[in-house]
Amino acid sequence: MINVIYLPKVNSTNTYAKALLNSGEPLCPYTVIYAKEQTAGRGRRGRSWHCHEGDSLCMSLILPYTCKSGITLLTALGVYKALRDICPNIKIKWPNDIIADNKKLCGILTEGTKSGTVVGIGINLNHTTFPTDIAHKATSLRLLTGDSFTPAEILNKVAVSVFDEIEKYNAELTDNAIDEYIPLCANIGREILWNGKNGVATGISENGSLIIKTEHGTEQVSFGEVFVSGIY
Ligand code: BT5
Repeated sequence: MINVIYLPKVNSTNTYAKALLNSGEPLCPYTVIYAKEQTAGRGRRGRSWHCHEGDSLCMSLILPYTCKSGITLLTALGVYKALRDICPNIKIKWPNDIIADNKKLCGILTEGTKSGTVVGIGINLNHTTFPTDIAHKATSLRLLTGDSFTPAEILNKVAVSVFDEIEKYNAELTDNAIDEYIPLCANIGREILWNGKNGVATGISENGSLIIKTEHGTEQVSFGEVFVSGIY
């Protein structure tokens, strides 16, 4: 049974969820924060996440686990499984995006606190246009399928699926989880550019790093920006 905390308006569902987690207030095991309107959605490293009321799904799951990089990958697996029936051509772009048509449909923001982990999920549902700075790289379920979606229907599917993945793997990136992840990952087999270097992504390590084969050997990238040839 999922406990959804509904907020008509909030700055960021992740900020709200972290404060709730740190308040020490007893929480139901499967708690999700959902906001109809998010006024200051956050991406990684201080970047912003564009939301538009009615078009965006903004949600944060509270997890009783220590924050590890594997949680982002398991969350991506959960979101993927929730959306693949609606939109079969989606892929996961390591580490925190779901993409289709080489554009970003969903972003994930994982943040740890002393009491657990918050995973924020932003999904573009019904947008037909985006602000100019992201128009070239953003897509929505509506643009991909021609259909409109209510946040509530997608929220429930995604929350159930992500909690399932996290629980199934006990929040650990096991070999089985990696085996599931790799065929769904858009980076694998593609040319990757990072830190002025380049190589081909060949796998995912047990701590969630991207394994890249270069002309000098093999490297693991655990953070920082990677650019995948052909994807925004
Ligand atoms: C992310 O960061 O992709 C994480 C996004 C997480 C958003 C959710 S919404 C619910 C919860 N509450 C929050 O405050 N956040 C989470 P990053 O990989 O840093 O990507 C951010 C970049 O994606 C921006 O700099 C833009 O270029 C682009 N972007 C912003 N809004 C977008 C959108 N709606 N669709 C596609 N791309 C977008």
